[in-house]
Formats: sequence, structure tokens, C-alpha cells
Amino acid sequence: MPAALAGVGAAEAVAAVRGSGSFLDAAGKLVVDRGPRSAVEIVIPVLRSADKAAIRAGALATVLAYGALLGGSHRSGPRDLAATTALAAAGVVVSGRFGSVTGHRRSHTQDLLAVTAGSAVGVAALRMPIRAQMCTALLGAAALTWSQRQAARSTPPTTCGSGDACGKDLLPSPRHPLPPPVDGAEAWPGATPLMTPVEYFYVTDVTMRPPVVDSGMWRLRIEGAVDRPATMSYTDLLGEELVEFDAAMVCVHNRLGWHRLGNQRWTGVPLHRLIERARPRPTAAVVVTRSVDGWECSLPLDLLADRDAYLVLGMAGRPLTAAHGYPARVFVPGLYGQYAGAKWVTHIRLQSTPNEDYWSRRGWTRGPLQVRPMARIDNPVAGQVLPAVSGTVTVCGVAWSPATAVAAVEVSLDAGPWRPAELAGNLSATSWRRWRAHLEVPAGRHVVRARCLGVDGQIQEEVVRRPFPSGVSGYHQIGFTVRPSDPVSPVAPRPLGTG
Ligand SMILES: Nc1nc2c(c(=O)[nH]1)N[C@H]1C(S)=C(S)[C@@H](COP(=O)(O)O)O[C@H]1N2
Ligand SMILES: [Mo]
Repeated sequence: MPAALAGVGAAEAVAAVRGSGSFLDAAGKLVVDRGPRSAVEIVIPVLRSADKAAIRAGALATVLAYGALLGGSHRSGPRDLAATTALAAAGVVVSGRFGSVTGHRRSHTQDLLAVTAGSAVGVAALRMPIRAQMCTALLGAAALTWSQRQAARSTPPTTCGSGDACGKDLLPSPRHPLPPPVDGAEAWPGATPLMTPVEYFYVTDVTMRPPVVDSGMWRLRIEGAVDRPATMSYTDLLGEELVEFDAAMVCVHNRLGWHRLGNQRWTGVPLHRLIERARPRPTAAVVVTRSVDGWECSLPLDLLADRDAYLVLGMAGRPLTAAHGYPARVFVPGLYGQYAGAKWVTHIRLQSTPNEDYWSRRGWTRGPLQVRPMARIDNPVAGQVLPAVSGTVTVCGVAWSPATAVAAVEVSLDAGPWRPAELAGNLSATSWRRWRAHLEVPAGRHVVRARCLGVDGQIQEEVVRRPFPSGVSGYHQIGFTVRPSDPVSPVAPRPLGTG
């Protein structure tokens, strides 16, 4: 086991120094892509956001357990050598097959170098006396910690990628900028921010670390069933007439009351403009968006006629961050994220036949899947104990129905009748909408539920369903307690300062 730790530490450190792919990340990617879907569906709700770190830790634990199991003896024997060789071979295969794109410098040869170096250190450690082995293991642990820090630093989740244009921090202004996002609920106590700050905006993807794309080398290709295939650079795209739009992006994994969605102002280029220019052939029916790491998702070409779809370059007035798809991503407000388009998009491919998308291969409903209307209660929070302020409790939250716009939000106290909530202003049909309701509540425990109605008359579904295979349904409800008001004290309060 110490030898295994030394080996992994060495492999990860070499990978970090060379800027090549990490073996632990490759092993993690193997689990994400090939692991049983049910396991993945269990891990998501349990871990919520630290899933990638946990998967990486799991990969490390597996290697160490393997070391402990097979390298039982202190001195190296043929068995240990064989075990190390087997592990190295597995490392080579996994790195070659699942090594993810961590930067433009990546090459498989580099990954192999790291794995080979790690195995050599592992084998050398096996030949050492146990004390020396322990020292090597400590060094390995230090190297591992250092490499993880390096990797985290090279892909900062809250800033943009390494490209020059990104460094300048600003996108060209759109010709028709939208007015500042204001909905009239700015002074509501406890209201959710109208725009989700980028650093709190959920991140969902199947990439172990966000690819750091160099915008100078990056190209977007429009190809396939088109008469004029096109290749565009980041600068070309910044030169397009940019448009702004406000929209909620919702993950199909979002559960009742969860925050796997965010509302933002996006900047981009209408996708149909780019596609029309490439002259789709009459046979073209499907638009596939493909990311730098090979992730694919498809949209019916017809959909682009009915629904706005964008090649997005910015979020909150700034270039996209690495985590959110820098330099460009495809987004269709109203569709769940995994059906809308690829982050770090490199190819837009038109074709006549349906595509095997990443998620459809994993058993999810084929797209396009529209976001269902839903309301979330943000205040009070579940289990909160509130003072009785003249018997009224204000409940507030957000509601979204980006496929149709929010028509109304209703709340029900203790399974009572549904009553309309007050709605804040509407930024756009695809944006979420803030709401609140003042409820007359006696002291004691209560349950409040909320539901959203879409403008097409669609009412949020009551039946509770899990995210798989086509998104959650049900009502978000929370329990809270109202304290009985303090009995008026019959005794006059003691003057201060008398002890
Ligand atoms: N390349 C790539 N694009 C992707 C994904 C992915 O795993 N890889 N995940 C999709 C999913 S499931 C969602 S919900 C949104 C999330 O975007 P965000 O991380 O910016 O919130 O991106 C979509 N685009
Ligand atoms: Mo998602």
C-alpha cells in the first residue's frame, strides 16, 4: 500500500508538471461514463456538488486497496511485480481511453509517461525496506496533494479560461442591450437574488475537470449536411452582432427544492443565423453540438425555427467561465440543460439521422425535453422556527416555466385551498420569476406547498417523480414552526443596572 501511494503520487505529480491528463481523473471518468446509472443517480443526491472530488478519492482508495491486497509482503517478490505491472497496464488503458481533456497541451503519450513514471516509482518503492517505503509513501502523499492543488488552480471555476480575449474581461456590447434586470422585488425581505451570481451558479457536467480552452487556438466548425461548411474563431464570433437574453437554465437532475438551476443574463449569437449561413441541405434534420471532450447532444433542426437557440459567449455580461463552457456553449432556453447543448462546443454538425447522445446512451428520454413549470420555496427554510409577528408569515421563492413563461404561482397552507401568490415583474418568458405570499398563521407547526402555472394553462404536476428518466415532478413543500407569542409579562421589568 505505501508503494501504491508513492506510485500514484509520482504519476499525478508528473502529470501536473507536464500538464497532461491525470490518471485519477481518467479512472473517475471511467466510473462516470460506464458506472451503473443507478449508482450515479444515488451519488448525485447524496453528494450534490462535491461529486467529482469524491469520485477522484474513490479512484485513489481503489488503487490503495489494490496495493494493500496484493502487495502484502514487505519485500518485492514476483507477485508484487506482476501486480504493479497489471496496475500500470490498467492505468495505461484507462488513461488512453478515458483521459479527459484538461488543456490543449494534452496528448496520450504524455499520460503514458506519467503512468509509467508512477509504476517505476511503485516498483522501486516495493524493493525498499519498510521504513524507506513509508518515507516514499509520505512523499507520494505530498506529491498527490500538490498535484491536486495545481490541477484545481489551473482550472479556476469562477474565472474564465486562459485565452487572451477572456483576460480582457469584457465582451463587446450588444447593439440593443437589455435594461438592467429589475423586477420590483428588490426590497422583499429574504428574497432570492433575481440573477444567480456566476460563482453560485450550479455546474453539471460529466467532465472530471473543466477543460481549459485556449480561445486563440479554439475553432467552431459547422459541418455535415451543409453546403457551406464554416470554421469560426473566437474573434470571428466576437465580431458577430451579439444579443442578450434572460433565462433560467435548469438541470434535469434538479430535485424539488434544489438549486440545480440558475437565472442569468446571457450574451450570444442566434444559432439559426450561423446555421442558415452554412446552408443546410434539405436532408438535414438534426443539429448535433459536440464539445471539446467529445460530449454530444442533439436538437431537431425544426426546433430552431420555433424556439430561440443561441451560441452563448457570455454570462452576466462577462465571458463564460471555464466551468460554464468557455469559450462558447449552445443553449436553448426552455429545454433542460442536457438537451440544450454542449459547453466548450467545438462542432455543430447537421445530419439527417437521429444522433446517439451522451445521455440517451445512458437511458434518458430522447430530447428535446421541455422544462416543466415548477415553484421553489426559499423562505422560510425547512424546519425554521419563526416568531409570531402579528400572526402573519411571508413565504417567498422563485418559479420557472421557461418553455412557456410563468402565469401564476399558488400556495397552500396545511393542505388547504390553493391561493394565488404575489408575482414580481417578468423579465422574460424564459426567466424565473420571484413570488411571495403573506399567510395568516397561528402558532404551531405548519406545512406550506407551492406550485407554478405556465401560461399555456399547464399546472405543475403533483405526482412525485425522480429525475430519471425525464425530470422531476411534484410540489416543493416545507415545514416550519411559529412560536406562540410571548405572554405579556405581568411583572414590570427590572430597571437596568440593579444587578
Ligand atoms: N460538454 C458538456 N456540455 C454539457 C454537459 C456536459 O456534461 N458536457 N452537461 C449538460 C447539462 S446536464 C447541463 S444541466 C448544463 C449545465 O450547465 P452549467 O454547468 O453551466 O450550469 O450543461 C450541459 N452541457
Ligand atoms: Mo443537467
